Amino acid sequence: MNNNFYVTTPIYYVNDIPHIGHAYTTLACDIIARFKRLDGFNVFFLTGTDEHGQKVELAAKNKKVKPIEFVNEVSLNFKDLLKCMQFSNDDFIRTTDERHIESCQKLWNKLLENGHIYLGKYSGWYSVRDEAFFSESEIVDGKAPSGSPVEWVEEPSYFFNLKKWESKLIDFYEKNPNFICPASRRNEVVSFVKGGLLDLSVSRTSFSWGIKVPNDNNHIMYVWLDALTNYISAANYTDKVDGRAFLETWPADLHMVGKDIIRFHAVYWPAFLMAADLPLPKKIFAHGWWTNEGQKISKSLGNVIDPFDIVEKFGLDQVRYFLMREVPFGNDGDFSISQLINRVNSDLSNSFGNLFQRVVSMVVKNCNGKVPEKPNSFLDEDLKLINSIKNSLNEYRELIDLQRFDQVLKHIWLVIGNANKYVDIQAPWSLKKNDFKRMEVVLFTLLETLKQIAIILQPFIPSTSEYILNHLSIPNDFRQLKSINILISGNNDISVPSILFPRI
Ligand code: ME8
Repeated sequence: MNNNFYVTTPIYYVNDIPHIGHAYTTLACDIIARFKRLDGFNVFFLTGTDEHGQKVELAAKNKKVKPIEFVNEVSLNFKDLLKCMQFSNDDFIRTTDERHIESCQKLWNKLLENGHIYLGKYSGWYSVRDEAFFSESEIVDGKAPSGSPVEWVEEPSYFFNLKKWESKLIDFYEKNPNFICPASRRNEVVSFVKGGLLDLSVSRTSFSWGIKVPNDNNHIMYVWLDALTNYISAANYTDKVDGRAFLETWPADLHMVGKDIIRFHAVYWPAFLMAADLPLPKKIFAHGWWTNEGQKISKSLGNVIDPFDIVEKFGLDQVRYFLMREVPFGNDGDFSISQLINRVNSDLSNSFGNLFQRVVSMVVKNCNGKVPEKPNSFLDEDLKLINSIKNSLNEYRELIDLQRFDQVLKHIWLVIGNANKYVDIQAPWSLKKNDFKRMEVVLFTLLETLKQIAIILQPFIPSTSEYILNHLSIPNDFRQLKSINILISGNNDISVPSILFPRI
């Protein structure tokens, strides 16, 4: 079995400051990457920055610096976000990296050699903000469908023969029904392609901040051809990194994107790849859109949610949990601070934090700060609790592969709720007086359940899970999914716990 798993985020435009939307997409990929590693996969998790194009050239000009100086500085904001959110990416690609420039030129040459690029003249509408071309019929009230301003562009341009790929794309979507997810996005893409494709302008001559077209240096590549290629550049398309064969990493298992850029990923990208005789990614998932207290998030409205700020105010694991639990992944969601506070207080402080606190405190107080010895026998209700996480691993694996993060969390919180009820029903504080042995079994059951909960939560809330596993003295080798069956060792030391999630 091929044990590799390659997951990517979009590469973000550097002229924006990182906001909650960027953090969200990368977080989803981080959770998948961490989960797959925990499950024994050899993961390659890629993110990065998109640094070319007219938009960036203009932003640099406004700052009166060279584009390269500008991007060197602003791409650091996205690197800071990785640290702030504890993202576990294996690589960070910048489109100004030499490896990427070479890879784009290699792809261009291949497309040219295969006869899919020709020189023509472009005349039509272009939106710098969207970095996209629009036909006359797509223009609404003189603007792009997104509302961005457009300008009339007339210049010599190389074209990619996109039209030729129409039926091949449709055929591919039909044979691979899970290529585009969720289904609503798939339908959208299929009807767009069925509506007819036009050849795509893939070079520009009216500005210079981009990758030079190898056979004609007056042209630079269209920024989306450049940007999409990042996914193969980092996978060693040019064969420059020793010891890593391109086709061992590529194709990607998953391109995670927001719904705004599905067309580029699900239409243009597969067409470029087919035209270059390269395998296609296995899946493109387009998630939904966050609004802020009901309003579209935008710089001009001044309501951009700053991830650095909310992590500082509410805590990293709290924010990670909220983003993944609040909205079924794929749907749009509204970011509201009061909802964030509710979630933290009810799910994290009251349910989970409280369970950990009360169980560990009882062990410290009544069992000399040690895990009770493994019981000789359990009652049915003990086994029911002990088995609830470990017997659901396959269900969690499926849900992660379907990107249903909220469902995984919902299930885990059901177990947390059951564990709290079990404490109330078993009442270990009374057992202490009349059946000490049974109290030990109950506390052992609860510690084992907490251990499993912490193992499965590692991808979602890594710091808290690590704290719990350290606190229960679980060795590093026993924190994988495959070792979840190994019961917690009796006699492990346990000390007075800190509060996991202070109430807000
Ligand atoms: O499009 N809600 O970069 P970009 C949810 N460089 N997600 C959001 C969001 C919101 N309100 N706002 C942004 C680009 N995102 C190109 C990509 S890939 C080869 C090139 C997320 O900086 C979402 O993932 O505009 C969206 O697709 C991405 O940020 C757009 O980032």
